[in-house]
Amino acid sequence: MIQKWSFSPYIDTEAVVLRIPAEDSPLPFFEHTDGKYICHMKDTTRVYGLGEAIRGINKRGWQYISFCSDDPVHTEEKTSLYGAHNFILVDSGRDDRFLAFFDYPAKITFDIGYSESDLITVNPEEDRLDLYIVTGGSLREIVREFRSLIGRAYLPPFFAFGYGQSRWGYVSEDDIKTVFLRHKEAGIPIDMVYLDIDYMEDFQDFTVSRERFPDLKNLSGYMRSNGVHLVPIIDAAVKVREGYSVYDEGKEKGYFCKDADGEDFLTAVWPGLSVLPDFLNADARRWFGEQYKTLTDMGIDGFWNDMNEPALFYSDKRLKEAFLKLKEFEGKNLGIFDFFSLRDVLGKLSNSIDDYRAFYHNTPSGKLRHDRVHNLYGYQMTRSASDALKSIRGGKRTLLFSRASYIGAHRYGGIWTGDNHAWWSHILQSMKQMPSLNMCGFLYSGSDIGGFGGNCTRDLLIRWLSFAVFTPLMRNHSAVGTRHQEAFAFGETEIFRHIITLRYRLIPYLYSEFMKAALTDDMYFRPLSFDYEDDPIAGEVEDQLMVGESLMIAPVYTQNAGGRVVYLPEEMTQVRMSGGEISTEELNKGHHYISVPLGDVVFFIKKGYAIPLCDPAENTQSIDYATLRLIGSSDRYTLYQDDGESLDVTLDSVKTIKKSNELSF
Ligand code: MIG
Repeated sequence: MIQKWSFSPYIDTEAVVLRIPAEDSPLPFFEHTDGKYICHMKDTTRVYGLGEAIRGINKRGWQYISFCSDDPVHTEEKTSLYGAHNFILVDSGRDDRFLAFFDYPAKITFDIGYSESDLITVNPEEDRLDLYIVTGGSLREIVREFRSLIGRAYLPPFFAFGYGQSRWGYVSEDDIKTVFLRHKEAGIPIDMVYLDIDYMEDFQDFTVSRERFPDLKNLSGYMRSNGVHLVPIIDAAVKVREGYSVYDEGKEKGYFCKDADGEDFLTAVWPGLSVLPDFLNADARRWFGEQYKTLTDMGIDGFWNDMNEPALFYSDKRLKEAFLKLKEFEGKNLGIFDFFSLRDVLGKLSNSIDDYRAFYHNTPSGKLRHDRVHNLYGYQMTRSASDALKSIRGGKRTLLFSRASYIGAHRYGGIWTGDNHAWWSHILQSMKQMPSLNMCGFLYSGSDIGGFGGNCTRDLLIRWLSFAVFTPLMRNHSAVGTRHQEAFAFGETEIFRHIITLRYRLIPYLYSEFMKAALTDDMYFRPLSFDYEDDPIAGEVEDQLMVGESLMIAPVYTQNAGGRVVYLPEEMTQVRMSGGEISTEELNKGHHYISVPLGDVVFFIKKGYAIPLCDPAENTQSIDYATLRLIGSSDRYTLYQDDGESLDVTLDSVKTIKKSNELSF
């Protein structure tokens, strides 16, 4: 059951797709006082939710602030990342559980047993929001009902399930070709090479550097004839430059965010002085989306949207103030506190709350100050691209994912989890983010494999890839200046070839399960507790996940470990890929030490189920479904398959593969 309580929100966020009348009855589960929402927890209560947020699958014991933030250091003490996913699923047992979604686009704090260990306190900056409460059924059913409220998940094209290589620092056509050729030489399958900001002319959206990418159309054609898609980045901000058509047109039409005086709000991001398209305005949104055509005309069919929290390096006004401040300090004998404030003058320029309070959107609910709707910006940018691309590409699916997001953005694109690090703890962090993101519909998701910041090592990349074999978005990405971490960057490439090849052999299952989850509002990644509600041990496992109908993964995420302890909530078939060979073994319920030498990938299939495997392929285009064979302890699997590009699909195209195809070992 879904119920709604409404406390005069400023704006319809368009997070939900079901229109539900608001209740007059008193709010259940929460005490609503002083603009706060307070809920008591039992000792055994688990709290799921909050999508991308830092820390555990069970969110108890920390506070989380929904305020989309460009923060490239994801340590445990952080409170905000790029997304704002304001829902919690409070589980105190089968008859005492509910999901609460606070539809509120400004800053909101979720104190989940942080200040007081048995209290949840949800504190919006202003108490003006819609609150939805979902009750009834299993954890999975509650999530499914919530998902029916917020709408069907984005469907990526089939090729988006291939492997992608990205790096900030590929600056030319040659760099891009080399990436592809090195994979090909090593026999490592690949479907996507990403273009980071250096493909643009002076970081201007929808332009291509004539010097470094003289013929992008030709390059994308060459790549496509080799089964590879180019995926360029699009940044939110638009460079201020007369004669640059996107700037000129947007300015003339009044499509950029305005300051208090009604002038274009001036900020600075990669292109230097920039303006912000007003994605909360339908006309501006449509107009910006149309610009993607410049690139689709060159054969591009995938994009990633960045810097859309929006990230601001500084604003024009505050920079001027900073210079004045600096002048004041000049020549002074600075005491230590003066020195600290001097340092702050520059250090606090980026992503300043004062700047977020200094510009406005022209929305259907009137003029609204940015900080009041901050968390909608990235969402509406993704929607801008998605809506336009649907018509530009004639109803075909486009690969699209974003950094910032809000509930509802999952209808328009996927997300990646932003600037993580080449840290072992970030394999685990990513594992914990995936099921929580799935709860709110972000099924197409993944983290930067190998870590974005910092220097990756060969073993870290191997272990990270071994987990990412199962994430729908499987992209190796890293920052400029870090050690190279391509699958060919660590000498001997066999291990990398085997792991990435395994991914391709699993794609028929992964795609089938992804699409079933998307089309039935279900979760592709689930915590073990969702499948084994009555098993108290399963309820505490946060380093194993269910993937699709019947698969369980238990990745190694500790350096120098040769294996790990795995909990099997029931009897399962262990599947091991070692040196490209697949073998299986039946294991009993309970704890097992599983040896996983570097380069082996081990996963498990629930008793009574089977999964299909296809023959190795060099890209998604060459996957041959005729080679499918089943492994596991059932004689059948229900396969979903489609053309991989139509938007208009249903579950009707499922078919059962039978044992006659069974792989024999
Ligand atoms: O300020 O485009 O998260 O993936 O490589 C950094 C350069 C801007 C942040 C993205 C990252 C991307 C980088 N961008």
